[in-house]
Amino acid sequence: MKTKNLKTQVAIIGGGPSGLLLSQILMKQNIDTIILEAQSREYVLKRIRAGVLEHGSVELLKNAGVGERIFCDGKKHDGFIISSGEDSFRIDLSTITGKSVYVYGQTEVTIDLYKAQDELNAQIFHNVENVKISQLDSDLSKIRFNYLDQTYEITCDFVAGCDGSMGISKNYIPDKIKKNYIVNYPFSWLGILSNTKPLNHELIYASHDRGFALASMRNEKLSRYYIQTSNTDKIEQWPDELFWKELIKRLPKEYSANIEVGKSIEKSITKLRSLILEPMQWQNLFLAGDAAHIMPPTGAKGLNLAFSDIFYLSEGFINYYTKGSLNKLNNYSDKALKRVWKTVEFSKWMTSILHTLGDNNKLMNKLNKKELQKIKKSKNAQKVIANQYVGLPY
Ligand code: RFL
Ligand code: PHB
Repeated sequence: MKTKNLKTQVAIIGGGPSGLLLSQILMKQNIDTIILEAQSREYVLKRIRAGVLEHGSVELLKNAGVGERIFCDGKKHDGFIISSGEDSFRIDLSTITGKSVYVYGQTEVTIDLYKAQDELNAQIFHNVENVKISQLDSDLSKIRFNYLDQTYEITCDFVAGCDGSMGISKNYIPDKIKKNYIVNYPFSWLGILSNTKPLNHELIYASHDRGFALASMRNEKLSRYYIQTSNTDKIEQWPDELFWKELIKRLPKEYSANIEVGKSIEKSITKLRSLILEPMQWQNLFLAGDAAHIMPPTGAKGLNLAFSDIFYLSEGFINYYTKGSLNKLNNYSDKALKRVWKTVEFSKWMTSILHTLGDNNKLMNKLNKKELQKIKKSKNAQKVIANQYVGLPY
């Protein structure tokens, strides 16, 4: 069968939040895009992930015309709780920084982005296969892919690799250029979603001798909880009853006394790692989001960092198409990586201080407890945490 030829300005690989937001911002500036997504729309929307939006992410979504529902269905959070055993303290985000975060699920962000993209008649191909990029070093690049038994070839000015941690885009940066910085943590997160009332109106990050726990939420009737497990644990070992029992043991009694337990409607285990890939640009290819960096969810940074990449990258494309200047695109990797390194450092720190390393690492466990006590008393330490949590400025 003959190959079908398509043309666009920016071809985007990956229809997750990064790819969709990039397309949304560019299309609003009359820049032409095509999105290629390996999964169905239903599958993308089924993935339960992030829950916290930084101040800057909310502003970015609002400016892209997809902020409306965040302010109705999302919830502004002015602070969060850190506990260590029975002891706890609050990080007062709004008093310290003048800013807040929003609790609004990634699923909802993605629904809003798809709706906005549909309204702009965006070209989104779902269930694509065999995506391959070529000619990254010439004026026009090409992407070949299969869709519904047909081979397509897109000719484009630029390729945006927004295809997440399992994507193919990053493979096109030659090994001799590419640097991968990776840390694998010796623990995982077991998360559940349940139709129960959240146990507190603010998030609780709980450090405990038995392991870390997080009490989060999606709305007044939908809770999201996580507990630290070992890297070898399997979901089958964690029936709901056992999960609730363990969670209750790790939260301070003043909070766990109010817990409503119920059936889980989603349950998953995630191994934690930090990863940064450098550079984020190679010739006409630009990486953004999880395609270039991964971090543990402890600081709620992954999605937010993906969005700050998209801010810098969209500025670069807009500058090129409206002013003919490649400057911002050429600076994209350096600019984005500065924020990436600072954010990955924060999420690594928050992960290390809140998780338990087990009985053969009693020294670290004790030092972490002491550091948490210090943070409870130190306004300066709380200021650093609060500024990072609401998000560094772009
Ligand atoms: P995604 O969401 O992985 O989307 C990439 C898309 O690319 C598609 N794809 C391809 N398409 C075409 N061709 C190919 N060859 C392709 N290969 C892959 C995939 O199907 C997918 O649809 O990356 P993106 O857009 O960069 O978004 C990143 C975020 O999803 C991620 O950083 C966050 O979910 C991380 N994260 C959190 N981030 C926060 O900011 N706050 C949080 O509270 C938060 N909590 C979390 C999280 C991630 C978690 N997990 C499961 C890792 C909690 C958890 C448990
Ligand atoms: C979530 O609600 O899924 C969530 C919230 C805060 C985090 C990580 C995940 O740090």
